[in-house]
Amino acid sequence: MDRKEFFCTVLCLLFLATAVFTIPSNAKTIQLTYANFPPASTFPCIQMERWKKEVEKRTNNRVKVLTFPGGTLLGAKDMLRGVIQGQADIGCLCMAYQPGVFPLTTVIGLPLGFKDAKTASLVLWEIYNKYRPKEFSKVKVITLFTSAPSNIMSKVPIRSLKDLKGLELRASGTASKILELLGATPVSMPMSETPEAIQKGIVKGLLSSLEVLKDLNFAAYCPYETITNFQVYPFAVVMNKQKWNSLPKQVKEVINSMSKEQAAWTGEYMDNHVKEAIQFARQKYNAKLFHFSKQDSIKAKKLCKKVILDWKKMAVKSSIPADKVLEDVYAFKAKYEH
Ligand code: DTR
Repeated sequence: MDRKEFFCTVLCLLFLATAVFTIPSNAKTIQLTYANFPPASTFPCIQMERWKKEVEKRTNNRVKVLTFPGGTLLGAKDMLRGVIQGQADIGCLCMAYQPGVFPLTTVIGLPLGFKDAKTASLVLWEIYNKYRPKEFSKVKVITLFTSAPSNIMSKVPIRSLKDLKGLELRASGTASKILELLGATPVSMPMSETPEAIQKGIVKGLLSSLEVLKDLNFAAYCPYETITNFQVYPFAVVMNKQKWNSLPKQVKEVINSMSKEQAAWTGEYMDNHVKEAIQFARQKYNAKLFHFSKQDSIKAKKLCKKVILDWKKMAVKSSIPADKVLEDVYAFKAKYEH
């Protein structure tokens, strides 16, 4: 073989080796569909986009996440079932929308005096991590977080408990029970159905975290906010178990390493965004903020105690160590509160 033939042979072998050993990138890319129920502007979807960006970056784009906000893949009440059945690989759910399905983790949604979403989100994550409740046994939990404490946003000024009497206000889960105990008329529905109910006047306002004043422009319809700092709403992001089991070890490690971090990031985002939303409501719609009198606050707290007692009764019936769980919630709350 002369020099020319030798170089041709080497070049052909090099080309062949490159073709065989360079795996086309799409062969390794893992696509995950991620369903969410509220509009893209709201915090459950903002945290979803952050998780997508971080997972793609930390897996060097081996994982591609396709996000579906606004109920375009699964609706609020179908989230858990849809993920278990594989209609979406990942889903973000709010426990309040499926009463009775999450007996243990809804403890975080009781009126326990959480002052911010970051603390409540980290406590929820710790409680899930410690108890690994069977309510999530059919899925893989990716992360958990909460809304900020709930306050009243209304079309009419609510300065006292008396002003609440018979007023139709939208809520869900424990918040609906609280409104009933305080004498209002709760109208339960997921957040995704709330904008229409507010715009059509079906409800006179809502009990939720205040960031929706901006994210869903509720400030335009509810120029009065009553700072009650009632309960928070717990959320979970879950993955289809078969999909999780199919993932490579390195990808699982990335996702697991982000679980608590995502809870803290979402809580912090929420707390900062509530402040921005209040400023937005004041500047754009001249929103007015009220606080209950000390007497009304004490009375409201007393009335809400029934919600905690009812949870304990239900928890014991579900073989949950209710007192121990509550003790742990308060201990974790003290750990994370500053
Ligand atoms: N407050 C609960 C949960 C919640 C708070 N902010 C948002 C935004 C988008 C969806 C849900 C929530 C609720 O009222 O549904």
